[in-house]
Amino acid sequence: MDTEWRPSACVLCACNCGIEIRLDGRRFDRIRGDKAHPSSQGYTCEKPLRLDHYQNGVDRLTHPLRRGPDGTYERIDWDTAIAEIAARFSAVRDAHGGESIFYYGGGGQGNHLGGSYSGAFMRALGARYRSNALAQEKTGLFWVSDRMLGTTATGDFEKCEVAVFVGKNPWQSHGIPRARPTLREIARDPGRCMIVIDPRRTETAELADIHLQLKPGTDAWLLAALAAVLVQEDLVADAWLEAHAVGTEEVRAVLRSVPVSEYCEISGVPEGLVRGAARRIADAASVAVFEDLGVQMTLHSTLNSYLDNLLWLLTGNFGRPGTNNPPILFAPFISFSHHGPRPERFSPVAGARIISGLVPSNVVAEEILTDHPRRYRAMMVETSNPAHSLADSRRMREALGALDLLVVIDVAMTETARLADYVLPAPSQFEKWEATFFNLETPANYFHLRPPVLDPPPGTDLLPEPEIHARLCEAIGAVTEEQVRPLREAAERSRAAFAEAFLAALADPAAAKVAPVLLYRALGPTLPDGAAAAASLWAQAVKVAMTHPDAVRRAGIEGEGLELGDRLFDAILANPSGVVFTVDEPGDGWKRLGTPDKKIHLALPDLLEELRTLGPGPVARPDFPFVLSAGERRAFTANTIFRDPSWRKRDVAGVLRISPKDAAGLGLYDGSVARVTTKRGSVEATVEITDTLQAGHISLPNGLGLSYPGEHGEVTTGAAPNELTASEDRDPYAGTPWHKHVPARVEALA
Ligand SMILES: Nc1nc2c(c(=O)[nH]1)N[C@H]1C(S)=C(S)[C@@H](COP(=O)(O)OP(=O)(O)OC[C@H]3O[C@@H](n4cnc5c(=O)[nH]c(N)nc54)[C@H](O)[C@@H]3O)O[C@H]1N2
Ligand SMILES: Nc1nc2c(c(=O)[nH]1)N[C@H]1C(S)=C(S)[C@@H](COP(=O)(O)OP(=O)(O)OC[C@H]3O[C@@H](n4cnc5c(=O)[nH]c(N)nc54)[C@H](O)[C@@H]3O)O[C@H]1N2
Ligand code: SF4
Ligand SMILES: [Mo]
Repeated sequence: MDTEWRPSACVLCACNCGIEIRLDGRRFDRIRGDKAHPSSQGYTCEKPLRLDHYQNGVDRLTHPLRRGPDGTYERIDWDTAIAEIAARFSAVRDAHGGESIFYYGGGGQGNHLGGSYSGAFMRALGARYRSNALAQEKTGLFWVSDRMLGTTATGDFEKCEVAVFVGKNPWQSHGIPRARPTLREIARDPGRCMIVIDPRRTETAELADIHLQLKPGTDAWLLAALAAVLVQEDLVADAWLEAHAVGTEEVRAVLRSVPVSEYCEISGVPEGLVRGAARRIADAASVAVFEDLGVQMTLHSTLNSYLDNLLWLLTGNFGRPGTNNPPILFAPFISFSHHGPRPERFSPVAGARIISGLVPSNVVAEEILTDHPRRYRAMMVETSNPAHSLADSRRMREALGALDLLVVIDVAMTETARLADYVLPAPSQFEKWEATFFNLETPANYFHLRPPVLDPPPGTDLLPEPEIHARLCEAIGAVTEEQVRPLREAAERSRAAFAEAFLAALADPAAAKVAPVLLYRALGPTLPDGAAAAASLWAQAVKVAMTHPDAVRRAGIEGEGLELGDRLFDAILANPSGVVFTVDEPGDGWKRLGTPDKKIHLALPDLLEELRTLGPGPVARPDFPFVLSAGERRAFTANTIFRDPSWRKRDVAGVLRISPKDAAGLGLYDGSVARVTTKRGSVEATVEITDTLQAGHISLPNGLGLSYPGEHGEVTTGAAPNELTASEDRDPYAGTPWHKHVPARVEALA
């Protein structure tokens, strides 16, 4: 038994709480919160205690695999894998152009370091299209925030007087630091207030002062009513808007004519409660708002995001402690371009809007299953399981099967890997240097580079993602030893010498395309403890230091210019529990507005038009009388990161939740089996009756329906939600899916 506690992070949600792991051989014997972690400060929820099921899953990949003509896989060595994959991608490029090569993924909840290298090989091939899971949840919000603010903003829930959660259940899904204690503190303090907008009486709603329990899919009407009350009752922050915003009058004009009573009626929430909530928001010294999948994956999702932003902007809740502020991202995983020089881009086949560089996940199958000359023909998938996580799994499987080439980089034999021509095995997130780029905190923001906790399993042949991307670049001649050698020699002399040589090298556009791999090959070997994978972070650290020098110095890092960046990078390498890298002063958020006039652009004409012409509210179809939320976050769900179903202590197969009234009507009782059918498919699930759901609303968890080796072969546990969803059911602007609003019917099975 090991007595050492090794610092790392939980990889199960975007919070990435600091943890410490004690090993027993290769097993995770004990796990506890890391008190030295700057954000989580020792907090964890119950899930990371089960991380051994990820680390020691029996379907972990051990060797590179190539699929033969009969569909079975054979082990190959890395030299063969790299040479063949490079040759086959090159052949697709030569025949159809680099644009026909598509990249999906690049980072899950806990690992973004590998993805920071993947762009090199793709750019070298001339690939132009990519996507990941953000393009089926957050892109609508990004698009709206980009146009209004030229950036995004996150809520300060530690200091806010009023917290508003819209379609967000942080008790289970977290998303804010130390979610449960933070929620409890807000609930306990009589001076503070929590408002939850959710059709279900969630664990978070139970703690709320005001629960606006709307009918599923009616957020646009409810949010419009809330914003309209602000205008109609004269609760808007007039002087503040006068000073900081443009377009206020257009917004007021539309909100003035919103029929508040009628919209409250449509949403099913008593008008008095809605007016009370609007007044509480307007009265507060500070309001923080967090919207998530409940609004981002339902009808009118982009309009919902716009209305959510209006709630805090009309009341002046931006740029102060306790309100919503633009974070400093260490490595920007969101890009903003609306106010930049480049026009919007659209995907080549479906013509879908590309937001933050991402093609909507829901159009990926459509971009492949066509005879359009610009269709995607080859694809690389890294750290994602799109055959399971994207809408309409059946069609996704067909699309992935129709590609000329599919390469998957993963740690386990996933639903997507099973369809691949080549499967490339990576060490687990605890067997290599890793980091996440979900650094969305204000005013103090932290970055956590995690050293490996243990070596890859003996007898396996794994390569970390940066090494895979570097070898692929070398195999197509995009990175050469002649190119790297002078840079490496400079790095061996000093950081300053390296910086100079590296910047000079980037003048060559071909070198700029593969910059991360140059960093990895040249600077990487000079980093301590084999931390070569951290090399790409050096460039980010320098950039952060150049852009936000005062905020970096406030975090206790000293120096100017390049030296400040170098020291920040060294601080990251030296702090295995994470380090605060920027500290804002009140008001700093304003400097990060990305609009050219530094004003908030309140009026978005297309969305105001949608608001003006909102119809009478969703009506259920007689053949599908239920609204299914396909993919609820629960105590024992974690996307598809755990594949072993025995990680769950409860709810092993993921119950179908249903209201007492509906259950009685259908003759269902707790533990009976029901069939759920949608226009795309049908699944079976065990029933749990709960009065937290309204009649007409049912829910299934996300991440279920994975197949995993059991005693007598593969066993599939639970229902895979995307057997039920349809890719065409998506937002017209952002292409994001309506997974929380799937028309369905339910039958009792004998
Ligand atoms: N335990 C756990 N935590 C996770 C994850 C996990 O798998 N498991 N996944 C992580 C990821 S990737 C993400 S993106 C986040 C997502 O985090 P959340 O968005 O909080 O998670 P969900 O439970 O999918 O949806 C939130 C709420 O939307 C509500 N909802 C359903 N329909 C509607 C509607 O029409 N209107 C409104 N207003 N609300 C509606 C549901 O009742 C639910 O309470 O969670 C992260 N955290
Ligand atoms: N119907 C429905 N569908 C949904 C949702 C929903 O609510 N309803 N939620 C959506 C949301 S919000 C999200 S974020 C997506 C998530 O779906 P995906 O983007 O597919 O991501 P994950 O399920 O997190 O899968 C992560 C993958 O990374 C692999 N992995 C783990 N560690 C490593 C590593 O170190 N290296 C590599 N290369 N791979 C690794 C895991 O084995 C797994 O295959 O699902 C979406 N799908
Ligand atoms: S809140 Fe998220 S990151 Fe923190 S311990 Fe729970 S699952 Fe892990
Ligand atoms: Mo997500």
